[in-house]
Amino acid sequence: MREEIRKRMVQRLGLWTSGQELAASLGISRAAVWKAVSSLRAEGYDIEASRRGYRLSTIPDLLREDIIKGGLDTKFVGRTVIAHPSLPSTNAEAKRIGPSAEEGTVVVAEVQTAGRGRMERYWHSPRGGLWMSVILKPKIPPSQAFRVNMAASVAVARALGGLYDLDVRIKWPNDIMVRDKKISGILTEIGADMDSLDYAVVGIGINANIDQRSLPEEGRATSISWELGREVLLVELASRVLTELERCSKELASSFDQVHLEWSQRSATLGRRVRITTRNGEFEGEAVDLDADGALLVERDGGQIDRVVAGDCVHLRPSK
Ligand code: BT5
Repeated sequence: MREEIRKRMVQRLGLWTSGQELAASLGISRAAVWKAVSSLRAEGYDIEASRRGYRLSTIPDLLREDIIKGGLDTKFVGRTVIAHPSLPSTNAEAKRIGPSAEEGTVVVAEVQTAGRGRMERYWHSPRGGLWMSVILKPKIPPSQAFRVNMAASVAVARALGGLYDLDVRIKWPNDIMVRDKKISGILTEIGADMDSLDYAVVGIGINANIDQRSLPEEGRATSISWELGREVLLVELASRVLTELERCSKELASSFDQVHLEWSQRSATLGRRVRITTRNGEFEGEAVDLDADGALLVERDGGQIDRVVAGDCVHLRPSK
């Protein structure tokens, strides 16, 4: 019942609705309406009460289904939003529902208790960040799955650059950096058979309103609020990222060269001396290019070029 009242208050933003009307249309007592309103207030909804009834005058910055959807003007990304106060991992949940979910479904949580990075690493996900996963169903072979990751990186970089005027760079393979510090990480996981991609789950973690000193990595991570010196609106950030992700996922199918070019232009890695760690060991060289499938081309000191499909990359000094 509380959910129903929440929906109505958001729909009738700025307008009074009488308690009697609410009670009658929902078939409950006025005391039950009051109880639901009180619990919404406790959740952060600023609902006024007077003789004229109840009124919500501002949309709270809460990652809730109707609030996120209310701010979106997309065709398929975010048509379905599944919002949880807390989840172990939005990627795990999106993978669970991935096969049957409609394309563009978003899973979001205010807190993750078992947020994941690549290779089962831990992803610190306290309240104040944006932790969400989007289910995409691009018509590409599994061998091109990294393109989804590239498109998502470009989308996040566009969103952060556009909203906050930050100088945002992409570090291969999946980090979004500001002042050489990690502000966001992306984890794309796929469900596929041998020759076709069933679905891709794009997990996006953005350190939004988080004290930088509480982040892992001893000063090598940052947050938007730390960079700007003020907090930002999470719903606005989510909306912008989802809008850019829809654009990029369309480009993924129609004009991948554009995504590739923009990734390269925003890259913090190309032109840098790097140390690469893969399952086969470690080596250094200069990152010279990114191929169409997202593999990093690294030139070793002897001139040999290695194609790195998966691994970790540490930026060493900028190259001359
Ligand atoms: C990533 O992995 O950067 C991908 C992170 C994806 C997180 C999102 S949140 C929504 C969705 N649901 C999930 O469960 N995951 C996705 P990787 O490149 O492996 O980086 C992981 C490393 O980053 C860790 O080993 C830490 O050193 C560091 N780290 C952990 N939490 C961090 C944070 N909040 N900010 C910056 N660095 C962090």
